[in-house]
Amino acid sequence: MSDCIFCKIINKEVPSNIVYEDDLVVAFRDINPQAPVHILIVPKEHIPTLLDLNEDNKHIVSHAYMVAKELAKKEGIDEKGYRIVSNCGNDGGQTVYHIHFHLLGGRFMTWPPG
Ligand code: D5M
Repeated sequence: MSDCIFCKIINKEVPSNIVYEDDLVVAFRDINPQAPVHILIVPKEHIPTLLDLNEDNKHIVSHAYMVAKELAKKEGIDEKGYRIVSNCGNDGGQTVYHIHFHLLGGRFMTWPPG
């Protein structure tokens, strides 16, 4: 989608700190990190929100979680633990309408989230 910031990052039209890429996803460091490790795992397909997941694209979710696991190991946050967050819609705190999975780690995570 032409006006989507994450599509622009995926297409290398906007610079980002990419840490991983394959056929299905790109992972890059969040511009406004909320933890020592804060990486966004983003499907290459433009899917606006979690509500747009369907039988044809649902495999992206398990793939993103598997990528997160490998990145957690690579970033050294696997042993102490980490959090994966996906915000959906306004009340969910979503600001970029191209689904993504936040991988957060390197500090103790509190609960409930704000
Ligand atoms: O999360 C959207 C996240 O996207 C938020 O943590 C900031 C991040 N963001 C926005 N623009 C960029 C660029 N250009 N590079 C890296 N990270 C970015 P949400 O769950 O939608 O609120």
